[in-house]
Amino acid sequence: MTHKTFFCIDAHTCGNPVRVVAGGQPLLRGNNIMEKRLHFMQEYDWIRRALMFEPRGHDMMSGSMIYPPDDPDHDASILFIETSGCLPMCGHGTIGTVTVAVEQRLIQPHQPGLLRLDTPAGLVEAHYQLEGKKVKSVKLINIPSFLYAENIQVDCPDLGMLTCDIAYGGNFYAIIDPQPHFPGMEYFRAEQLISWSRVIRERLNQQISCVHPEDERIRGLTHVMWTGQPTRSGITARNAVFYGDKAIDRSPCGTGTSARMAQWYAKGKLKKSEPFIHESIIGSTFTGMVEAETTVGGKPAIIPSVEGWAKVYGYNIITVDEDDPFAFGFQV
Ligand code: PYC
Repeated sequence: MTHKTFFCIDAHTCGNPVRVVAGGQPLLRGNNIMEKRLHFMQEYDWIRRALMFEPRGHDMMSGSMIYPPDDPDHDASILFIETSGCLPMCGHGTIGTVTVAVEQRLIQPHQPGLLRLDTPAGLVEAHYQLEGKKVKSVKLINIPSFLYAENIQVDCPDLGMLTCDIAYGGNFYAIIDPQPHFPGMEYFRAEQLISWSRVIRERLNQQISCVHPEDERIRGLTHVMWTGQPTRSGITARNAVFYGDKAIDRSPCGTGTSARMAQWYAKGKLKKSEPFIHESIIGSTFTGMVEAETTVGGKPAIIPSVEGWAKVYGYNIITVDEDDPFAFGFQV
């Protein structure tokens, strides 16, 4: 690699960035996008670092690469790239990718209004609504999501012992609801939540092994969700999701919303077909719903849907040149 050019389309989903690589992606080996993800991580992770980290990206940067589908009945395969690595699934990333792909005609759908997408975590159906030539909203039928563990104790700096649940919605989440030592996310600054999250995530990963019951390649607790009171009426719940090393999701987080609906459903706090309006740290919302019940590894799970919107804001031709000392990004 001496010099490489990537044709990117930059968008945001409810405030969180989505950099879609529309040209310059490497050819990947594998029979499906999970196998291709492993090839990418082994040989091409420099592309993720170059496009996600400073100086070309930033702490919250997140994106995707679009590949042809391996199953001819599907419309595309999506590889997610982020500061934290290559996520099995990313909800805000999928909503942004679908918006970009439809508006820029990057994917030809089999059926108007629907994209069937292979993600490393499984098949996701994206139903999109058009307003003129623009995508107004995207509703994802996400992969099966479930409550993984309940009432796990973790010692948090400053706060003391906290109790959390762990749920899966495409990534594993520690969900920390208000409790005696934690009054709610609204009482703390984002920087504070970030520094606690890093410690809690490490401690929880030492205490409990999170492994997907049907695919052991999906493992590890990667995200921490702090919850609190919504800022306005008509909203079901609010959250701040920590990911990577320094990021709080600006969107309400699609896989996090799925995980939280699985938690609520398992605890009898949410019914099938009831709207679950989830607010982010900046006040943007996704509408979630439990579409159906299912099982994963013989245990109860839900099929969640998550609906939101994205806006394209730029065309970005990014070069990565080996003579640049920061070609592959840095973190401070
Ligand atoms: O929307 O699923 C999501 C997500 C994961 C990390 C950041 N956003």
